[in-house]
Amino acid sequence: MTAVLPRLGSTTVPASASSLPRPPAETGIVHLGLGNFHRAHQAVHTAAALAHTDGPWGILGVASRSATVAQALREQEMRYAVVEISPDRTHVTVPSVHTGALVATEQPEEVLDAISAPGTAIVTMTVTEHGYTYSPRTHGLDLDSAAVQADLRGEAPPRTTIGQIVRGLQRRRRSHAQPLTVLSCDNLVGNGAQTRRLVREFTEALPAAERDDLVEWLESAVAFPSSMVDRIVPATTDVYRDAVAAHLGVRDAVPVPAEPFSMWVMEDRFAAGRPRWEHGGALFTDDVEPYELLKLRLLNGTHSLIAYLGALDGHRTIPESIARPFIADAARSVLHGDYLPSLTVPADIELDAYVRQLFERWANTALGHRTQQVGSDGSVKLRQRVPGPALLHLRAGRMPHHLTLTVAAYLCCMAPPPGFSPGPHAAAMVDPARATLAGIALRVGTASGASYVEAVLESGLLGDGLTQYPAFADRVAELIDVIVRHGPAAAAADAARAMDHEPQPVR
Ligand code: CS2
Repeated sequence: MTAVLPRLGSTTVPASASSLPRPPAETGIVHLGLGNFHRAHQAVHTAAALAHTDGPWGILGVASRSATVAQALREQEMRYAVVEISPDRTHVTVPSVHTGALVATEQPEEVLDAISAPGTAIVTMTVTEHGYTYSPRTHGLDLDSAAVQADLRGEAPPRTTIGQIVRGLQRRRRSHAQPLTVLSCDNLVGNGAQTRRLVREFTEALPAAERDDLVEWLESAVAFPSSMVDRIVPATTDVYRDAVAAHLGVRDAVPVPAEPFSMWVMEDRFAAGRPRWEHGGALFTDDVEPYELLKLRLLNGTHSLIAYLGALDGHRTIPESIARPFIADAARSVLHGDYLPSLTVPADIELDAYVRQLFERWANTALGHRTQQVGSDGSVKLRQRVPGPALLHLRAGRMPHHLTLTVAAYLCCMAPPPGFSPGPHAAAMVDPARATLAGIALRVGTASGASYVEAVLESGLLGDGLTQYPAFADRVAELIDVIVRHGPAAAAADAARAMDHEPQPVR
């Protein structure tokens, strides 16, 4: 059906579907990471803000490596559709807020020029937890990384995100030195402060002759507010291309599926202005951390457990997984028992409604969010989700059984003990730590047992605090054993029984 339809573009987009009549004339935002999440989140909020209050805030999108999206956007005059989908309805909109699309590996100079352009006031980024070249060993920039070292030498255009930002800032400093805001929109605790620190460490590691007064200028002219972002955005499939064809009568090669829910909370510390995002559904606050922790723990942390248990139980999607009563029970237990006591709920969040909504969002069958997608990159994601709350409980003399279940299920997916098959969905998960985990198993002799889990923790997989609590590793090892012998449902039942015998957290 779609072959005979016209391609999405400036003349074919139905006016009723377009958030803005045309992309803004000026570019005020350079966005690093042109993936689905950005296109269904910041782009949508920005288009909504501009529909209300106009301004020079077009977005130049930068893809890091893949040319697919950038190329398709150019062919479609920067238009693409966002397909909001729930079991009740499908709603298709076209943000029309991008002014251009670059591919960093192909157009590195243009990227640095864009960061240094006087009209650019904000650099936003969604490069995933993985993209920050952060070392859990040093708690800072990964100076052991060959890519970071190459970017510091500067013989070739920068390949790392932090390298791109600093080289762009360097150019900016030298040409006109106007202030700028760098806004991380990734799921990291304190994402603004982390980005600031990594940028500063990179700058300090530059040869003295190249540094000039860059560090001082960064301190005075570049702002790094923190933000919390939330929207479930799966990968694109033909289902969504067909939905655009059916709803708009056009062909879109790169639509983005998304749930109806979307939330964005930011600190209002911008060095050179910003769009009126409050008119586009964003919230501003002096202190983002409570929102970040709420979201990273209740949503993302629980999501990880659902994904690993779901994959081990043979489920392709999150909604299929949460429909299994044992997984829904485990999700409730980790959320209420382990994560919730570790945070302060922001005053404007009504907790019961928030939690009810989380379960509804996970159960969105129309979205088909894959366990493989949520389970991928667990080594970088879990570090943001598990150790903080786990340490809080351990220090108070309690074992967080469902956090140990999360780690056990993750390890069974990523480094299956001999003779254990975690199934196709776990096998399809991508994780930079797979080789490290296999190496540890080889050294210890097997991928199970307390010494194996201890060695995994000692490698820094979940930061460094948990190694002080051997009981944590023991409990993870026990649950790995139950998963291997009796399956994920038995392990969840074991965690639930044990939780009933733990002292209750004091709130
Ligand atoms: C998920 C997130 O893949 C994951 O780890 O937990 O991508 C989640 O869907 C988003 O953070 C929702 O805002």
